[in-house]
Amino acid sequence: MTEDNFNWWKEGIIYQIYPRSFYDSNGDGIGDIPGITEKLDYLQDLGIDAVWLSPINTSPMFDFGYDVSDYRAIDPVFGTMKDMDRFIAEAHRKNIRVVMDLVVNHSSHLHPWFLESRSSRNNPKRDWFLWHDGRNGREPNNWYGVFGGRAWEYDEKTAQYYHHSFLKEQPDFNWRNRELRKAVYGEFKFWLDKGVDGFRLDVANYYIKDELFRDNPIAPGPNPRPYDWQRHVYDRDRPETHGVFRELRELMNRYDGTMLVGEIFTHDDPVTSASYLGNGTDELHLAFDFSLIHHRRWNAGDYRGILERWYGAIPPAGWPCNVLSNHDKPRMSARVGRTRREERMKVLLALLLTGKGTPFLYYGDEIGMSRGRIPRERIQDPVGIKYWPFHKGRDPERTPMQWNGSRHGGFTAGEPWLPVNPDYTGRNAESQRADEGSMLNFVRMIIGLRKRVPALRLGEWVPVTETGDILAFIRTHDSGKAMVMLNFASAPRSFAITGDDNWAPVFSTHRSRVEVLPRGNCTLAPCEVTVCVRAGSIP
Ligand code: ISL
Ligand code: CA
Repeated sequence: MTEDNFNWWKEGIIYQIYPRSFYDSNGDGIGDIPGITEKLDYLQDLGIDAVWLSPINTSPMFDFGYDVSDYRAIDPVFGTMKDMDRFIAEAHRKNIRVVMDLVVNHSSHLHPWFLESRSSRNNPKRDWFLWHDGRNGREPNNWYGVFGGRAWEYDEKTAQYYHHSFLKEQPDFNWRNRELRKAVYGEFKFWLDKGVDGFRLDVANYYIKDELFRDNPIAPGPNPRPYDWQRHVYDRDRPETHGVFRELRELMNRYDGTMLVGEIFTHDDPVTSASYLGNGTDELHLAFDFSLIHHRRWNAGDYRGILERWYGAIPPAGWPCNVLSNHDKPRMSARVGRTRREERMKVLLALLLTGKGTPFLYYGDEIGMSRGRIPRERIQDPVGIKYWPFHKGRDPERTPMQWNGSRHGGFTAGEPWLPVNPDYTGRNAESQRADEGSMLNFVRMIIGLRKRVPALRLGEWVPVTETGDILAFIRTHDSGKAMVMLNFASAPRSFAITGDDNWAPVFSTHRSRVEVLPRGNCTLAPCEVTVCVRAGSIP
């Protein structure tokens, strides 16, 4: 980077990789770590600053790695520790930081800690998990699992129940236990000492549960899942969670330039999500809020409202991050409706990459990958297997990366673990790289622009338009200003540019760089994306 004190997690772009689906280096049909190393040039060319890898630790794969049985080892399907060391070194050589996914709300039921814990009631690790007597011969309370069924599993051997927020193969840790905490912090240190730059904390707001295991209040809703028929007062977002994050932040502070981002899994509640940033310097560095990911209506005002609620919740010393897609939720391509899909995806990507907050870009979104159609017999996700057809699982967002037009999109020389979306012949990274107007080059150009214009990375967010079809905002910074204009409509739309500034486009889907925008009324073409700086300050 050009600046000396580039703060990567604040100014950079973080790219999420689902390792099973990125690139298979050995033909077994499953993406792996050497495969990611091979694709570092692609990532560098794209311009991203960090990668977040979904879990690669040893796992029996009941939830594809979100059930870890050894936090200090690499699952053989992904490679070896040597492969990982090499990946970290190569990434760093290219100035790309490495963020690992640490899944420590729960472990695998095959983790040695759990095997010990379940072995007897007086095992020293008994209290590392959440064991409880039944209530009148049934589960200890009314909690449900996120994936369905009750959140308790009866264990014959010691005649008690253990708690699991997800699958029964994912027993929850007891974060109130000091020894457990220390042991888990040891796993963090292991990776920090290896030079990892940060962690994404899986369901970070679930760590602590009510000490008395009280019943959640019932609150029937439209969604048929029993889990959604409760208010999650006692099984997540407990106030003591902040204490855990304060301790973790102290640990991270001992390693320069590291970052924690928490997955805060709430029902679109930005205030709760932002609360885990603490005062902005003493808990998580970043927190995901899912309001943007969950939003389905194509409407400029909605997006503006979502972002403003989010920004409004962030503490003054804190910093937002934004995310359009991940491995659990329908890709952003599924939220743009049926008309002008490519152009609308560009509008959303522009919003992600120029709005205030660290962008998290999900692999494949840069080429506009769509959700795969997975025949029932090929479903892999345990959620889909269990809840089909009500929930068809998360496989559609996890289909292999489409690299080129060759067999299986160039993802593997073997048979892919999930079918590659057949549209790979027309939609792939190689052909898009060669096409100037492609989504990939659109993303590359905006990322490049972000690097040259500090206001786009660090500026405040000042909306320009009221409601209507145009979302326009100015990013203001000591170094200058940038104005972003996005037309959500499929027809031309006008808005009034006020203020004394003369604006010149530096990036546009429809305008040349030599013009200066007219003062007063400005008309944008359908789905136009234009980024301007003040005339005369062109970077
Ligand atoms: O995928 C979901 C529902 O089908 C989400 O509710 C998801 O469970 C939630 O976002 C929490 O996700 C995280 O923890 C899960 C894991 O399966 C997800 O992949 C992970 O992102 C349990 O570890
Ligand atoms: Ca492989």
